Amino acid sequence: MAGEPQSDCLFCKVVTGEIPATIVRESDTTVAFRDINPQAPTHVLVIPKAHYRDAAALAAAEPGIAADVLRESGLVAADEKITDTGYRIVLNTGSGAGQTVFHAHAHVLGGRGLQWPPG
Ligand code: D5M
Repeated sequence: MAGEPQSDCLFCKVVTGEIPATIVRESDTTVAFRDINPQAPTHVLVIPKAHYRDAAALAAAEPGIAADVLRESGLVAADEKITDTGYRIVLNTGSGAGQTVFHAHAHVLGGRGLQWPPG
């Protein structure tokens, strides 16, 4: 069922602690942890604890939790002191856009200059 933990989902296992992660923030509905393959000095993933395949599915089903993900992303940026220099929140959606883990997640990237448009 939508929102329920999936036994084959990597990020559901981060939520339960079955897979270790460097957690930097946690709320009732979200977890934020460092990306295992960082693309910038700050690269943190913010995920809902509930399982949805991508950010659009999350927002359609649970708009309040989608807002929590965005709020926590901003708080990560503040914690990491990257708000003054600017940062990017990325929601890769679909394999053609580079999504590899099908549990909704926001990338928070900063600490270096970021080019536009991204590749
Ligand atoms: O982003 C998926 C991201 O998830 C990608 O940047 C690597 C990261 N990743 C994968 N496994 C882990 C673990 N175990 N810890 C931390 N980060 C991880 P996407 O937008 O789907 O390409």
